[in-house]
Amino acid sequence: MTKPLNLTEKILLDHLVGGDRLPPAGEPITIRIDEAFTQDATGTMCMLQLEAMGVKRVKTFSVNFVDHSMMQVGFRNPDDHRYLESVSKKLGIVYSPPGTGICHFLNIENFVKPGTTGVGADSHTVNAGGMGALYFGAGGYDVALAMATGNYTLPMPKVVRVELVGSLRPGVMAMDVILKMLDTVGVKGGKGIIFEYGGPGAATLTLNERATITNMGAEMGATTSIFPSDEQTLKYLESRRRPDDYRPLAADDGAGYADVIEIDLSSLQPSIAIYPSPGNVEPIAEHVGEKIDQVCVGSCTNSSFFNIASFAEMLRGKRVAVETLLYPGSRAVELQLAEAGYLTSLLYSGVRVMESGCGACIGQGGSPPSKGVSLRTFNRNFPKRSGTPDAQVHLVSPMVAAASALTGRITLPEQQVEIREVPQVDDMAAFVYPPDQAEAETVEVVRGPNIMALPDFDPLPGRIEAEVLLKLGDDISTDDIQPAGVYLPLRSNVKEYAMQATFRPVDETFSERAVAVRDAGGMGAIVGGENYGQGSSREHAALCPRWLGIRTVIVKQFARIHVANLVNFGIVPLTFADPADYDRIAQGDHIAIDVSDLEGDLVLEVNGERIPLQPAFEAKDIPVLKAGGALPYFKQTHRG
Ligand code: MIC
Ligand code: SF4
Repeated sequence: MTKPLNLTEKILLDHLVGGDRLPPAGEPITIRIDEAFTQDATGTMCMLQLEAMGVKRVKTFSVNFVDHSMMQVGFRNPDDHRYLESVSKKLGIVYSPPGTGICHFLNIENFVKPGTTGVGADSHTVNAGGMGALYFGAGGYDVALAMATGNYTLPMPKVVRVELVGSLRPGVMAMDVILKMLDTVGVKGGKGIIFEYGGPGAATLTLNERATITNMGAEMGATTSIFPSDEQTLKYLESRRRPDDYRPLAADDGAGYADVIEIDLSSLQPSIAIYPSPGNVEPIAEHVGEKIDQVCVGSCTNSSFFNIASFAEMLRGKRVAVETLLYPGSRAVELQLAEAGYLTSLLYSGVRVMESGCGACIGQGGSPPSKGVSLRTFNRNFPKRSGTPDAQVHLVSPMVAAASALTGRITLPEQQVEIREVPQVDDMAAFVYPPDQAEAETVEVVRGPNIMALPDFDPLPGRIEAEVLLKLGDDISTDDIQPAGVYLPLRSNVKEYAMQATFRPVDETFSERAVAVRDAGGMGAIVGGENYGQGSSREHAALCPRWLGIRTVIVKQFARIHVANLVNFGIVPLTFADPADYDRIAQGDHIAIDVSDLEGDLVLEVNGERIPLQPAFEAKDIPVLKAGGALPYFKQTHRG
């Protein structure tokens, strides 16, 4: 009898490149990728790299979505959009114009199919796991490579089963399930893990509810999460008029898992993730009555028709007591809300109905006032991400958001809501499909003045002699390293983005200090604690520090996507062999590391002491690091 397989193993085996066995956890695995995509904030850099690789046409189905940077204050955003549209046509990529919707939401509505694989230049690509597909977030270079080759390599994850039993009580939503997971596992507890949901409770959750849960797997640092493909999946695909994309998929009985977590859905209560971390989960009941200044509903986590209709139904005939902003997941959802009469009732309730897109989630407008408290149905509440340095953001479900918007205080949703169902809407006409190759060759790629050519990076020297330019604590997010918000229009301009934004939330003097050291012929190093680089997949959090002369980052532990980005830009990622050695280094220290043999023991010399280090890179990364990064390595190995 063949060994029973879990769902992850089935899909990985089905997509394995080379061999017929899965490697042990932690070893690299290369799989075939059915879809690769970007969003505009990562897409321009990904496309510049794809062009620099000399790629004429992508090998896998690919999409460039525009959803993050859409304020169009000045020429930078619209120039980026025009570049993305023209380069998409040239390289054979589908283009999703601004206003169509949020990448992950559109992806699941229109493109993701059960049993497939995908990689996207955004950490919440894992949202697609709700469809029974294995999708991974990655840096722009890795997505460019997937587009160019059709393959993606990642460390083989462990698979943990999440057994769901029972069903959600009224007033409790999918958001409360993932907050329970975050409470159980923590913000770094998912590292190296795929969470495979199943059990009788899973069968009670709709596809959109499942996607809310897989979406925030990113906040646990998980490689990805997945649900089975079953009746709920079929129901959803039928409602999207895509029944032919359905295929049933589940783990075999008796399949093996590294661990099992059990959650009884009926025992859950409405919860809240208290500022400044998605991992600070507490029962709402402990915060009832606290004053709030703003409510925001939407984001790739909670912007389905069901979510917004539940929110709208609770508000119907009443008026919000605080500023309330709504960002629907897609234009199709907006149209459906209009058909059901909810758009009208929301407007009567005083809700500011914004364009569908990331909006306030990525600090593109909708900032709370100074010292304000904002209640959001989003997935991240990292410091300063909202754009207001001293504001606090807490994360909640759409029903808690509705109850609280009506009172101006944190409020428990009590009523049962019945929503008005109307058929889903098709907005496929919004997508721009690329022409055939012959016509594509005649397309001119349009570059505005803000789109800077990619910088050239030199190979790794034999010895890193660097000044520790920053010493940081635990849980430094990519929003701390390379903030988005008002800086988003600089994503195509490495120099400006690095000079204006790198590490600005933690130290405003960083960029000037780093450039001074670099221009004097020196190198820079960063020292940090646990879970360094958590959050977004933005490769700028490696690219900009590299441009500023950083050659190594030494921490207690890295987040998965960020460490891959550091390698891709030739920054040597290292961890302390003994985390206690973190205390032996101070900001301003001069350190030296012999990196001539990256396979050997690595030792950090500081203040006459020798501190043993461990590589956070894999053996396959060594030639990449030596070449100075992935693009120089690609060019070396693909010459002629
Ligand atoms: C985010 O939620 O932080 C983002 C903005 O979507 C990022 C991508 C980016 O920085 O462009 C992500 O999650 O990867
Ligand atoms: Fe957009 Fe926010 Fe989702 Fe990131 S988390 S993709 S910014 S909606």
